[in-house]
Amino acid sequence: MRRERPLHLTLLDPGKSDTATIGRMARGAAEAGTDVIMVGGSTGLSLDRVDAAVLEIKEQSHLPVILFPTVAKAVSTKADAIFFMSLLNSTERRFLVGEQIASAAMVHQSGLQPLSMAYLIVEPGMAAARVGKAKPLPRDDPAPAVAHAMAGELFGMRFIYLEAGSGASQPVPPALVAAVREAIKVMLIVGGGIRTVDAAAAAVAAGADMVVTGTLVERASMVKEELQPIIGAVHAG
Ligand code: 1GP
Repeated sequence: MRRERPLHLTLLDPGKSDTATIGRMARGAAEAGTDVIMVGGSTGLSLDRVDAAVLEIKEQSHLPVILFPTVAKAVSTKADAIFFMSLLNSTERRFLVGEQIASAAMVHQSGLQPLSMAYLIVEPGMAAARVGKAKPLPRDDPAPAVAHAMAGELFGMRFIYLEAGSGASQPVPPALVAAVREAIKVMLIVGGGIRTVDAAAAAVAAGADMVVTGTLVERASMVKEELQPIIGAVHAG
């Protein structure tokens, strides 16, 4: 199931940026060679904003768009696919199964391709941990993250996402990524706090199949030029 070449995913957040800015970032990311655009965020999302962002990304690029939803009400049927995800280390039923049940009928009818995913928030966790009521998994002890990842795989989830949180000062430690990689066969996604070539290269060397960056594109003044080396490091992995 693992891919031979790791993929780079660009996360665009319609709660943080307006539609025109999202379009500009999508175009730059596409020119830089990103493989997929993920659309989502933790706060400030409405269905209108998500719909408009997805349509603008489609206008500006030919990349597949995967929704990365927090709540059922912002599930746009304009995207290609949806990470149908459970935040396995949330302390609230709502983020474990509640929002998923609320969106299931719509996802079923929509034509969105469902991609089942276990979402695991690692320290520091940032807004994703606060909003998702997660108790972040420790950075320095791989056992809890490995156990959560194994549970996700046993549930039949096709993707495991190790998330340090958008804007995290440090990404998920490569040793933690490697421990989870050893334990599971399904696709491994790593994101949060990856802003350098070294960090991107370390994530793929440790076994990530997909690397997500978001803040990088939001802060870039020249998206293509600034994203290219990171994407190159992921693809070379
Ligand atoms: C957040 O992992 C993603 O869900 C991206 O994080 O914004 O830190 O790149 P950054």
